[in-house]
Amino acid sequence: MLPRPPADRTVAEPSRPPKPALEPTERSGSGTAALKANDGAYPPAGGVAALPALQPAELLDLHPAPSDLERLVLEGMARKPRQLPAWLLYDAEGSRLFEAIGQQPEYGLTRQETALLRERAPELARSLAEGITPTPVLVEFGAGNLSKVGPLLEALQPAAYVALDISLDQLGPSCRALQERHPAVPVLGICCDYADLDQLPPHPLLEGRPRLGFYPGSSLGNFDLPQARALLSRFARLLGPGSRLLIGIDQPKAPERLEAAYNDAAGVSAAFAFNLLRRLNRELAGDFDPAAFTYRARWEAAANRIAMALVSCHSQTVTLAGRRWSFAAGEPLITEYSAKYTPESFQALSAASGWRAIRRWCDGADDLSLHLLAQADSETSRAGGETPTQHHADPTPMRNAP
Ligand code: AVI
Repeated sequence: MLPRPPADRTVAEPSRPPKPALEPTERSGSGTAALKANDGAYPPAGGVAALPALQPAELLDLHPAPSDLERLVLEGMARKPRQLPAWLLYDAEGSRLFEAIGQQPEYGLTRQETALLRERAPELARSLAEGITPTPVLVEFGAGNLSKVGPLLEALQPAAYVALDISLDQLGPSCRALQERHPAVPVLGICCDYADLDQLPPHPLLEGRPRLGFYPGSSLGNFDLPQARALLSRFARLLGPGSRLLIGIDQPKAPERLEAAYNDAAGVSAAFAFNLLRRLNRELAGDFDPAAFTYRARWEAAANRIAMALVSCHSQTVTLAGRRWSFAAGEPLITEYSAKYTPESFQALSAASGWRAIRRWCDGADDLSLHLLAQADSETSRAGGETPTQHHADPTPMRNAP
């Protein structure tokens, strides 16, 4: 079943007339013909010929409708402690603030992962696509400003690149810019809550191609354990049998370091959380007074996670979505959790979600990992019967790349 239709299915491509969201892209010479030029095993003999950009990146808008947003917020406000879905943080201003978080000295995750992806791109691409034919499509979940995928696209030369993200404001310009930088790879942006997507929309770029998943940034940590398990299982279904997933995971480290990373001295993390109140006021007729809350980021050792919250400074009543909500003094509104996984705990989680961890790369300090996963049943489900991992003859189930 496709995700619920959004209230506004704007195709954010001003130079073209709006199309129905699920209408196939028409590329001159047809999208399929363009894809055939890239056919073959990776790396293709003689390399992939650079195709001219046939048209700008295409965008599909499957953003949850305002009624969904209201339902999710009401559910979250009724929880104890109150907790809202993390994707609500990413309106246009939230996406801009998250980019700024990535530049704060205390928050190393973005810089370290970006450097690792750049350094290891050829090897990552080889391992991802090894033995997979015809040329696969690369699907990125929570793609944000698409700042991490460049080196991988360069090295992998997929048949197409599909970026899923909740922020249409960010996805549109980012897809257009990426398409210009990589004219040989058709780019498709899908604005959606990827954690709530039952299947990828039908689209010529996605038909008849194996799919490789890319989920950098440790965003899995923003889901609690049952949700994280469900999300990984969902990715397995969205990507299909025999697929692989390259996923970035932040690891536990000294609590002081983690608390500083989520409570930077410049106050950008706090501004990111407070922006949620502004969004609720604007979109759900709320009357939150930001001055009546204070931001807190705390390491919860038992759950291996940072809990980010806006804490009520005193007892107060707030109106939101036509209802009254009381907050006691000191009561938190959880804006986000950020769980950290050791390589072993992540391996166990992926095994419980239908994936087999086959390789791991880490930064010099071993602060974070890029894990390569293959679907656990891929031996039996892949056409031709070749095992995607048979070239990794390492006796240990997972190894750290040198
Ligand atoms: C997107 N996600 C992985 C970030 C994190 O580190 O959990 C979100 C974030 N929130 C505040 N700082 C960063």
